[in-house]
Amino acid sequence: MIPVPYAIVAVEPGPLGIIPWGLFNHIAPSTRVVIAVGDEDDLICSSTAVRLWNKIFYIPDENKDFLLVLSDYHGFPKLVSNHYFPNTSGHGDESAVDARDFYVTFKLSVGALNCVFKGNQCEYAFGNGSEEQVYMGEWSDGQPVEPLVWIDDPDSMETTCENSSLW
Ligand SMILES: [Ca+2]
Ligand SMILES: [Ca+2]
Repeated sequence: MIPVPYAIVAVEPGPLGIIPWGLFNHIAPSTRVVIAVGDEDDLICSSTAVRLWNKIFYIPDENKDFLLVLSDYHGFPKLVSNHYFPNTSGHGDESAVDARDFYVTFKLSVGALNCVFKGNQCEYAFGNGSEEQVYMGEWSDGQPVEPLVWIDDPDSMETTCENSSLW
């Protein structure tokens, strides 16, 4: 028996075929959920994430958010939101720890944990598009890194990646 989770932070979740569909709507209504997808995730793109989002319609809006991670080629290392960036030093990365690791995987997961266990920093993971949630830092010349995009309606979200017909 898996304990009821306080929070789910799903970064580029997929693919559809592994987890039976019926189980997603067994997620407890009290669970807080943040889902992030990458605009250049050519392995799984967004279909699993969108399907998961639609299955948890009963979770209140204030307890869930859907985010799109944009690639940013302004400087070096380039910040490509491919499927591997959550690995920290994933395939195709030009550096090990970079802004995507800090402001996506680290920020969202620590923010979610602090929110559900300590009752603070909720705006970092579940901010409804708050500055704290979408901020991605700055390049060395001061230009802001492309912020995360808070997605109100994932079904109509446009990405540059393509969903496989398998997933
Ligand atoms: Ca929300
Ligand atoms: Ca990295």
